[in-house]
Amino acid sequence: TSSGARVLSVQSHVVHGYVGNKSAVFPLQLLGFEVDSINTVHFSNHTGYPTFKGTVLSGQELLGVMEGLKSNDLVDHTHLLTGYIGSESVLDAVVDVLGELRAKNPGAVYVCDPVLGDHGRIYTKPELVDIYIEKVVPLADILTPNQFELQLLTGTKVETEEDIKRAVDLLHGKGPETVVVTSIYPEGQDSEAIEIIASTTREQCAGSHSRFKLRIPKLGSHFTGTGDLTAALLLAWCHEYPENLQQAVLRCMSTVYDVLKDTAANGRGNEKAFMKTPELRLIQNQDVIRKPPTHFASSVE
Ligand code: PLP
Ligand code: PXL
Repeated sequence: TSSGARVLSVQSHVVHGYVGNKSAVFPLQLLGFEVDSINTVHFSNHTGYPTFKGTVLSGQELLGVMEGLKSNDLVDHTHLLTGYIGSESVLDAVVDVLGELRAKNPGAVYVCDPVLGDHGRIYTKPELVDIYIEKVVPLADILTPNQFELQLLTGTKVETEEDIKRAVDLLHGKGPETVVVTSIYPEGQDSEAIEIIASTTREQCAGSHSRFKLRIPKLGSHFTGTGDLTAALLLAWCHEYPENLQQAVLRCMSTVYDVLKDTAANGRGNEKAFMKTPELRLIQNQDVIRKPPTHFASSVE
C-alpha cells in the first residue's frame, strides 16, 4: 500500500514494553512502510516504572550513525519521525539529520511530535522549548502538540477553543502545514471526552474541512506510548490520504482508540514492578492497525 515510503524514526528504544520506536516501528511496518530506526536511548523499560537502567545516545553519536548511513548511500528516506528527545545536543542533531534527508530528497516529510510535557507540567529539559520554537517547528510538515505543548510553543495561553485556533494559526505561520492537537480536555481533566483539533493549510489535502474537531470518549486510564503510536499512525495515514486530512485523522484515532480500549480491558500491569498501567497491546491488535475502523466519522465538526 505505502509503496516507496521509507521512514527514518529517531526515538527511544525500550527492551521491555512499547514506547518510542517500540510503539512506532511495528505499526508502520504492518502498514507497509520500510523503517530505519535510530534509538536515542536504550533503556530497560520506560521511565514511568520505579526504576530504569540503560544508556543515552549523544548528539555526536547520532551524527556518527548518520555519517555511516551516508557513506553507504543509505540516506534516501521519504519521512523523518521524531518524538521524545532527551537533550539539546540530540535535538540540534535532529535538525542536521533532517538537513541530510532533504539534501537528498527535498520533499522529505518531517512528522514532529514536540514532546515537552502534559497537563501543565514540563517533563523534558525546559531548554528544549526554545530549540523547538527556533529551529525545529519551522522545519516540520506535520506537528502533533498536545494542548500544553501548544501553549509552550506559541508562548500564549491556550484554554478555550478560540485560544487553540489562534495558537494553531500562529504555528502554521511558522512553517507546519498540518497541525494536529492531540488530547484537548474541553471541560478540564475530568471531562468524559477528549477532543482532537486538526488543521491544514494545504489546499489539496483539506478534503471538505481545512480545520475540524473530533470528539472521542475518554478511556479511564493513562497509557504510556499513546502519543508515539498516534504520531506514527498519523504519518502513515497522511501518506495514504495526502488529499484528505480528515480521513487520515479518523483512521489514526480509531486505531489508537481500539488499542487503548483493548489494553484497558485485557492488559495486565506488572505487579512485581508495581506497575498498574499495562503496556500497549500492539501485537494483539494487528488487525485494527492494518484495517482501522472509522469510528468517529459522525463526530467530525
Ligand atoms: N483516551 C483516548 C481515547 C485517547 O485517545 C487518549 C489520548 O490520545 C487518552 C485517553 C489519553 O488521555 P490522558 O492523556 O488523560 O491519559
Ligand atoms: O512515550 C514517551 C517516552 C519515550 N521514551 C522513553 C519514555 C517515554 C515515556 O515514559 O520513558 C524512554
